[in-house]
Amino acid sequence: MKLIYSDDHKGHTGGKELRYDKMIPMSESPERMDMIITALSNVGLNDIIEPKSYNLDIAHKIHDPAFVSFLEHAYPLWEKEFGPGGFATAYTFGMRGMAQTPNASIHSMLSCYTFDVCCPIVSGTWKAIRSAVNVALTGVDQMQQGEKSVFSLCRPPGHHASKDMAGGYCYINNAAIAAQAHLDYGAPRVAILDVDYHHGNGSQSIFYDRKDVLYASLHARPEDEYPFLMGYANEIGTGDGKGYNLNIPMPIGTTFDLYKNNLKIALKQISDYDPEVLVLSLGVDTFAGDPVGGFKLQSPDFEVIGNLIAELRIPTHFIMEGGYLMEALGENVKNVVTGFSS
Ligand code: SP5
Ligand code: ZN
Repeated sequence: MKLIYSDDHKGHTGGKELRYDKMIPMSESPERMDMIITALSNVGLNDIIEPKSYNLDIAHKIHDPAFVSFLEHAYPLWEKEFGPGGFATAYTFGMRGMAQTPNASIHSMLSCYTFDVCCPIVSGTWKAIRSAVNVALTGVDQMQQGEKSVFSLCRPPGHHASKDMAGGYCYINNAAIAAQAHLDYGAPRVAILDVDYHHGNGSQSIFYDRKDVLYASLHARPEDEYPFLMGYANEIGTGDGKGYNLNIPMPIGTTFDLYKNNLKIALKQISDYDPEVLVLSLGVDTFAGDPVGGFKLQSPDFEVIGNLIAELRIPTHFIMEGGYLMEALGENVKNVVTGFSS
């Protein structure tokens, strides 16, 4: 399987996140990519392609252009007020039910365009965001040129990012952009399977009223876990999209027995949908001991996940999402790939 990857994400570092009552270095770090690349190359998966450069046209089909422009300009605006070396982060969030009047200040923009305390914007963030989109779109092009499956090693991840909001380490939704690009190349239907531990609220919201993209997610239940407000099983889509959104929430402590059964349910629905392409939002933060997760999957389980997905026999576009336990991240991602390829 070809890997698409660029080092251009590396300047997206040094930001902090508020984890409950503590300010900590972001769990989502550049070193994550080193772990993954090393583990993949150890088993001979070292066919790495540099991304091509694309304009923002497809990004603008998924995201509000004003939001994208905010992401580009947020850090320089922040730096004008606070000086270099820090990170932009919101102080207030949407005040439901109250009249609100956004303005041109960086703080107002952060309040409008982010939804949580884990999407800091540093000097290198925009370059990383652009690169992740290029990595995703180069994967689409590779599949267009005949590759049956490719792995876009995107960083930062994307599945929490909605049309006009960043959050959860995510700024631009790489998987959604990839799905849209596959459609634009002529695929009538694309499915997104999201196996990240967290519900992909952004991906769900982007495609919630559409039937040309099926979104199926396995994740920790909102009663227990971030993003706390979405991801319930009764969220099945709306309008044309009704029946094309599948959420399978599971409790903290979930082991592979339950997970595997639920994965089979999601795969069955994807198979019935008969998509031309499967976009896999691949997070391995379901691993036991992940510092941001709470499930109990073991490393060999990821091989089974890859294997079950491959049984669909659908061209599959891997897009990297979460996974934060550095010692295990590389092996777990590698296991999904080898399970898929075997
Ligand atoms: C892409 C991705 O995986 N984003 C995740 C963002 C989650 N940030 C909030 C973390 C909430 C902390 N839960 C801690 C569980 C400790 N076992
Ligand atoms: Zn996650």
